[in-house]
Amino acid sequence: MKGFIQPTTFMLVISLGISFGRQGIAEDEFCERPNILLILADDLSWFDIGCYGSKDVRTPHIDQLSREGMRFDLAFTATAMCAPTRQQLYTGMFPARNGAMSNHSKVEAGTKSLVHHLGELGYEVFLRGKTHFGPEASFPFERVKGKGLPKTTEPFCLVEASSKPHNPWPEVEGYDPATLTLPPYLIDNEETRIAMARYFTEISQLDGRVGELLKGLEASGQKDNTVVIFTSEQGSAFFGGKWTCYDRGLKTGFIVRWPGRVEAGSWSNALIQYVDVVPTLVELAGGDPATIDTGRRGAPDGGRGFDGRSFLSVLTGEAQSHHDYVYGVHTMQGAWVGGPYPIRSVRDDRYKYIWNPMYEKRFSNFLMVEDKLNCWVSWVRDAKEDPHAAAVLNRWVQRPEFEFYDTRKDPYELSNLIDDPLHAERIAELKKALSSWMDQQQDKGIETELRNKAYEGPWVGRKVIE
Ligand SMILES: [Ca+2]
Repeated sequence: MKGFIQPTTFMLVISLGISFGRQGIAEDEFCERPNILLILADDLSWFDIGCYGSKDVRTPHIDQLSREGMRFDLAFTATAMCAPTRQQLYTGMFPARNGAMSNHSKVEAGTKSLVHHLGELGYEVFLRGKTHFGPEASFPFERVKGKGLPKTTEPFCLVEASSKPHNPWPEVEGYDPATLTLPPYLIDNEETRIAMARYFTEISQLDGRVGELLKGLEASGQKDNTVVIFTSEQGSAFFGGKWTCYDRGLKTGFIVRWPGRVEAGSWSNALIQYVDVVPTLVELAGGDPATIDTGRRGAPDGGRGFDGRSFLSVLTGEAQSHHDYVYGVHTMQGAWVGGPYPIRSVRDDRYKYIWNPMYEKRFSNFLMVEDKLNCWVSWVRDAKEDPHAAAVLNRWVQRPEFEFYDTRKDPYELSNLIDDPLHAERIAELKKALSSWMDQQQDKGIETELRNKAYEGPWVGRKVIE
């Protein structure tokens, strides 16, 4: 591909004795490598974006990016909480292996991130906004001040880590709560609708910021030489999304624009995960992901490499598929309230298997202690009066040990088919895949869960409103 450092080009350059920039890369080639702008939302459900099908939310700039790039319809994080999500995204390793499994936790000392790997390839690597990672030595981003693009003579990678639309949300502006369509995993009442309209208001603010960044990039003359990635992170804080392994927790919006390389207006059904992102960036920056030392042992091949694999060939249209399975790993340790509650999941491009090893426990989180979204109290009230509302609430707090869903027919995973004999073989296959992955990650389920304690926060010991 044009602009990439292919081994043959590289060897020719060596044999001609041309002068070199960093890492033995000829200056001409070096200049052709793209900048990277990775825009990360915070707690934005993938289905609350216009180009992912929302009829209610206005996200014109994100939709525009999608029209100019490739939209992934099966992209996933392995954990639906801020700190583990970001740290798997930045390290290319799953939580059980990099150590940042609990919320508010940090990776093991010595772990490296994209800052090291892209830095080695001659990039300046910046971050603006939310961190939620540590220790600093594992994520030594240069911090950007102001709102513009970094000024540098080298190719840059800028992570724009927004904290929108993470709650608390602003007052409603431009949305009418009464006209919104609520997804069926929520109790539809006035309080939930108002909370939803406030959340949508913040999504539109985020979209405005995406527009500013894209405009700035165009004005700087670097649009054509910049790979822009927008990703929605994990599902929103509404009960039943974030903190779960359902698609409404783990699935993420993921859009890539790269003029001249990625087909405008295209979409992909390849299964990709956040751990694939850094290997992909390394490859498109001219490096070889297979030679990277992540700082941690225990890679799938037994070495010190990534858990993920580059999906550059999907971006360029040379491949249509990527993984057979993607995985989920969740703990409530470190999530302030609720204590241990492990969840594991595996999914192919259609079917999903979930294991709740401590299913006897009633699930809870800190938003149910103080009514932070201004709707939990209303859920408890409605569940006392209305059997349907009670069923929705109970689905959130009391789960079966095993769950199995056909996500094509049932995208909100409401109809558990675990006992359906038609799916017995498929369930056995997924179970086996999950078990091999956990072995590879040295994830021992409940034992690992109980070892992974983290900061419990100001709500510890507080009672959930019932
Ligand atoms: Ca988040």
